[in-house]
Amino acid sequence: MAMGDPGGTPTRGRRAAPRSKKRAAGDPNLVQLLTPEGERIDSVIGPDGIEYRVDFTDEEYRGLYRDLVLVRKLDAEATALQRQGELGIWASLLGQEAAQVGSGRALRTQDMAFPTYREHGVLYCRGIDPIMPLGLFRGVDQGGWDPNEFKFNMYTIVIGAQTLHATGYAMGITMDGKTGTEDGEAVIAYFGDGATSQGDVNEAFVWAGVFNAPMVFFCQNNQYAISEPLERQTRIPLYQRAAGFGFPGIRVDGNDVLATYAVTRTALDNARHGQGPSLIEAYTYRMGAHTTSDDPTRYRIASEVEAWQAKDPIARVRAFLEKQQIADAAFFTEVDEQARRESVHLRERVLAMPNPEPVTMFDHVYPNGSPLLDEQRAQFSRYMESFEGSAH
Ligand SMILES: Cc1ncc(C[n+]2csc(CCOP(=O)(O)OP(=O)(O)O)c2C)c(N)n1
Ligand SMILES: [Mg+2]
Repeated sequence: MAMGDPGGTPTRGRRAAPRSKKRAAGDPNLVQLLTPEGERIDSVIGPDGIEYRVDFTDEEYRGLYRDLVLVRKLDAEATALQRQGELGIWASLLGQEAAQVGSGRALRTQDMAFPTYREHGVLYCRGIDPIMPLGLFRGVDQGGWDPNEFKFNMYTIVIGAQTLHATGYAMGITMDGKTGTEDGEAVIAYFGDGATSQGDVNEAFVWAGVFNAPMVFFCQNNQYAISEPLERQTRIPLYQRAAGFGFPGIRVDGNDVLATYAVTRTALDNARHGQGPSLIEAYTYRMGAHTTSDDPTRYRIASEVEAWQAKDPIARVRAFLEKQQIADAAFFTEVDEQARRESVHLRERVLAMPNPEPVTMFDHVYPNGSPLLDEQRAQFSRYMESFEGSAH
């Protein structure tokens, strides 16, 4: 899909012919529309009784593949830049591309997203320049995008905090009368499996449930919270937690971009129509390290990583496109070439990022400034000037 085209319209243009069987084999509690082998499942009745399907044109399928390849390549470039000392740290999305592109494209233009620090794929789908998070992790700005313009809040490092911000925002748009219609707004809050143990997330569940907030809690269960495995967070599947808070929960194959799109679109539309919150557990895997500061070989075995490699979110879309002759070799080469070009461009621009003047940290603290802040800025300026002419 075109960059900056949040959501797209799955039914526009020529529809791809139905291609496969009706019902997913395997885990009945996991919504899946595209198997790891690239077999397409037309529709699935979820354990919630809802029928999930997508109805994309061939062009839209190719667009999703392009998104997946681009976000993986840009992410790999960011990791490389960190390794070369150009970023302070990087939290890679490797392995989670489908969860992010599927949900990111399911958002309608008017929907508001609240990310963690790993949602580079969602950021891309929202049409934000992918350089933005690199400025943040290079330490030269605070993020830099306008959350209102792109409907994508600032990255949040404090685990789970954004779920409360999202819930407050969702309650606010209801009070403003912005929900309840076809073009009404909905909110999505991203968080991880580890975050489900935080008080903030559980408080957000309570408030959203009780106030019927128009929102989707989107948990990317990537199996780890740094080195802590899932079994240290929960005794039951995470999506089942929703029942205790009084709203629906569903588990989707987070490595399946089609299923993730279908489930997220449905949940968002339910929310915008006044049916309240829901929890989506996107079952996926963090293929890389937690961040570039982490060494996952200390706490997980290679065979586990290999097992998940066989469920790669991009390979299965490629297999599907090839099998169904929706894309030819020239298309795949062209996408790789675009990804290479964009990553080179990203690198060039990161290296050219100016270092900010230290005094600018006082800018944008308050919308209208404050006398105390002015005083601190003046004091800091005098301190910095005291170094002038010295070797330090
Ligand atoms: C309140 C808080 N506690 C601890 C941390 C340190 N910390 C950073 S990431 C992380 C693990 C988060 O795991 P998860 O929610 O599964 O998200 P993932 O990184 O796997 O995407 C922790 C504990 C933090 N940033 N904020
Ligand atoms: Mg995690």
